[in-house]
Amino acid sequence: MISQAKFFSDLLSSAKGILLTAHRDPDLDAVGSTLGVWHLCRLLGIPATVWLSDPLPKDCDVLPGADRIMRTLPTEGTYDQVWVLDASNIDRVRDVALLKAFAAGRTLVNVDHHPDNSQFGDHNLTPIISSTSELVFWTFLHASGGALLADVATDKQTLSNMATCLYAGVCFDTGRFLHDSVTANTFRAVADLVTYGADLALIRHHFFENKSPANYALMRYVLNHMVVSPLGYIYVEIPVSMDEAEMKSVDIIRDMEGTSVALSFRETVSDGIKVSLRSKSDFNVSLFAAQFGGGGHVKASGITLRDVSLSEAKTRVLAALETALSRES
Ligand SMILES: [Mn+2]
Repeated sequence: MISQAKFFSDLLSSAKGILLTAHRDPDLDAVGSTLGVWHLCRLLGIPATVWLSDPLPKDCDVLPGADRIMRTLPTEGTYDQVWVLDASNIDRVRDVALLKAFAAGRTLVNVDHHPDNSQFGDHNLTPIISSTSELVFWTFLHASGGALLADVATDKQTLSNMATCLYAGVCFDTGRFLHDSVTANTFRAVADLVTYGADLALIRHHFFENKSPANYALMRYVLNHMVVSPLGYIYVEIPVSMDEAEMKSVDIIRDMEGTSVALSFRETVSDGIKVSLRSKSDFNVSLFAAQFGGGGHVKASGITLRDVSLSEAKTRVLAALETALSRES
C-alpha cells in the first residue's frame, strides 16, 4: 500500500549507519516513529542513533530505547544516511543548522505524513496517512512482505519493543483511533503491532491514565475561560503560566456541541503566540492557517504569530475565521 516501500526498505538496508531525528518539541508520534526505526535498525544490525535535542514529552522515558536517545549530535561513528521523521519541513527540527551541516555529504531521508510536507529530502516518503508511526509500519514491516524481518524474527523482544513504540505513535496521533485520518488499514497495522507484542497496558497507563495535577489545573482553567461563539466556533486564551506539556487546551474544548472549529491562543515565553486549530466539519483548518503562515492537517493545524499581543492575535485570527466561516455557509 506504500508504493515506495521497497525503495525505502532497500535504502535502509543499504545504510552503513543512520542518524534519526524528528521535529522540535517532539510528540509521541515523533518519538515513537524514530524509536521504531531505531529498533528496526537494531534488528537488521545497522548502527543507528536517535538525536533529539529537546526534552521528551512526559513519561516518554518508559518507551523502550528512550534511554538511548542522544540530546547532542554524535561526534563519533559512521553515518551515511540522515533520516528526519514526522517533520513537514526541515526547519521544524531544533538546531536545524547543526542538522544541515551534519547532513552535508550524506543522504537526507524525509519520512512524514503531513500534507504540507516541503519534500526537503534527497528521498521523500510522504504519503497522507494517520501518523509517521503507521507509515513506518507499512513501509518496513508489512509492504516489504516481511522480508526485512525474515532473518531476524527470532529477536522477539526487539520486535515487541519496536511494536510498542509504533503503537504509541499511532495511538497518540489518531486521538486514540478517533480522528478522520484513521482507516481500515490503521486498524490492520495496529492488529499486527499487537501481534508483534506491543505493550498496550504500558502505553495506556503512562500516556492516558497518568495525568499530573498541572494537567488538571489546565483543564480547570480552560473550562472556566472558554468562549462559545454563536457562529459555530469555540476558543480559549491561555496565559504563559499554564502548562500545556501533557494536553493541548484546544483538545479540551473541541467536543462542545454546535461548534465546528475550536481554537486556543497561547502565549509563550519566547515563541510568540501559538494558535492551535481543530475542525469537526469540512472546514479546512490547514488552508485557513496558511494565510497566517501556519499549516498542518485538514482537521488539526497551528499558527505562530510573533510580535503581537495575545488579544491582538485573537482579534486578527477570529476576524479572518468569521469571514471564512460565513463564506462556507
Ligand atoms: Mn505525526
